[in-house]
Amino acid sequence: VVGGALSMLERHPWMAAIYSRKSRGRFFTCGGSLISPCWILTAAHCFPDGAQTLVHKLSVVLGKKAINETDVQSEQEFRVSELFIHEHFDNTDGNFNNDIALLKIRGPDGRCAKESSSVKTVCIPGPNVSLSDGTSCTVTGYGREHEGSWFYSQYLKEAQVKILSQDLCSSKEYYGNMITENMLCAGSPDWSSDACKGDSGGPLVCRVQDRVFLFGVVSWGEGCSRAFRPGVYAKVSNYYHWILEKSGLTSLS
Ligand code: 4AZ
Repeated sequence: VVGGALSMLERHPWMAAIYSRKSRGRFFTCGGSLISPCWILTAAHCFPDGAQTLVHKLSVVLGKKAINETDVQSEQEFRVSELFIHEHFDNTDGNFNNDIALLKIRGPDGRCAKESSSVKTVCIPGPNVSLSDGTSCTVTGYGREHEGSWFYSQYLKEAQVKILSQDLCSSKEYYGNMITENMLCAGSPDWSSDACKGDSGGPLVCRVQDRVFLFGVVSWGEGCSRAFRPGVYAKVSNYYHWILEKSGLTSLS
């Protein structure tokens, strides 16, 4: 996250860190969000091997305050038993259309996430619920603090960004025809805050009537915090039925 401030995990207890095991250890891969005790919503592009991704090489940590430190009090670690990448995820136009994926997590004892002060689920907006332009939302992640940074943020950060209208984001000064109806653009009015590399898959949350909803999944953008280049997010409300179908859950939120 560029700009913004360090975050308290207790304010974003649905924040998940996804790792992949490689020959030389475990690497931070993407952010994600806990949407029910056994399910994490993240971005499809976090898994460049697509359907060939080896799920046993993935792990998920909830309650993670710092990326390179382990807090045994707050952390819960899981293996991944299932990965669903959206069937219509498409990057042929370089714009990550339908950039959404679901992970099923399983703890060492076969159980899922246990609610605590630093681990809680986030609400999912109903199908076709949309926010008014200009709504203030929050993006969180462990990603870069500057576009050209060589490393990720050590600690979880959060930044305030405002929802931009689809028309403005699709105008030629912005992203033109790269924006589909499955995407949401959000930026700060002075372009000082944005998601950045390493924040992918993580949450864009917005408060509606005192409940916090996951409206976006960090997907892409041209650089970070550049003028007229807001962050682009997968529009979660478009995937309500897809999430129910894949997870087998009967309701969300
Ligand atoms: C990335 O490379 C990335 N400014 C994520 C978000 C944004 C840009 C790049 C949005 O993962």
